[in-house]
Amino acid sequence: MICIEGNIASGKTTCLEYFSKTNNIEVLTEPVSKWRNVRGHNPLGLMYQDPTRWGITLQTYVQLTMLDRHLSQISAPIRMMERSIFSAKYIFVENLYRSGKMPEVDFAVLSEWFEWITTNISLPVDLIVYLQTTPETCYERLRQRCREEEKVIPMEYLESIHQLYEDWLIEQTSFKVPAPVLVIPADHDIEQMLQQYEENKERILAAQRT
Ligand code: TTP
Ligand code: MG
Repeated sequence: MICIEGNIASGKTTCLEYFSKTNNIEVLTEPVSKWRNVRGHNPLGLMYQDPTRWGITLQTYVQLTMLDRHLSQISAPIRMMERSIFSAKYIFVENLYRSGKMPEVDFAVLSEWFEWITTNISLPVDLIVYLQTTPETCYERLRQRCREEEKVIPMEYLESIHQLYEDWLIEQTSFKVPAPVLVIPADHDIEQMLQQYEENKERILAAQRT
């Protein structure tokens, strides 16, 4: 199992699309569409409108959909997924809590769920591919992409997410890192990114043997 990690709009989906054309790899796309529509409700949009009220609602659902992805029963030798249950907790829940937007009781309940899941269910990850960007690049790509819910995201939000990622995967000082990390610089344009994926392909595919 290979997890593709990186800030919002860092290019994770494009990376997955590239590898979906490779033999032996099955790509699991991120369930963003579910976060935008669960039985007619939009927890992603609600969270951006009022994080204190709806943060736990979104993050509980994100955690469930991530768990579902980790446990997917597909037979391809290599599975690749966008993000992981780990970054949902260590980056997004952590960010809501640290910025004072998530009440302590909500954080406690989510943390209990997370700890129960990761203690009692085996969720092996063999490699983390970290698409390393500057927050400025992500901000620019967010503007261009224009996902309705994300119009309210300020630069400072992307900076916080960026810092949490760097502490987790580069400094490795904050939380447990569940697998070896391959860092791919991701500020480049699409052609250069595809070329880098090509160059790193063998290393990424070798993950299954480590
Ligand atoms: P991303 O997981 O960053 O997906 P993306 O498609 O934006 O990234 P890329 O362009 O690299 O493919 O985020 C999707 C949205 O969900 C984004 O607005 C951030 C939000 N989100 C949370 O609020 N909490 C979470 O736990 C996660 C995983 C995402
Ligand atoms: Mg995506």
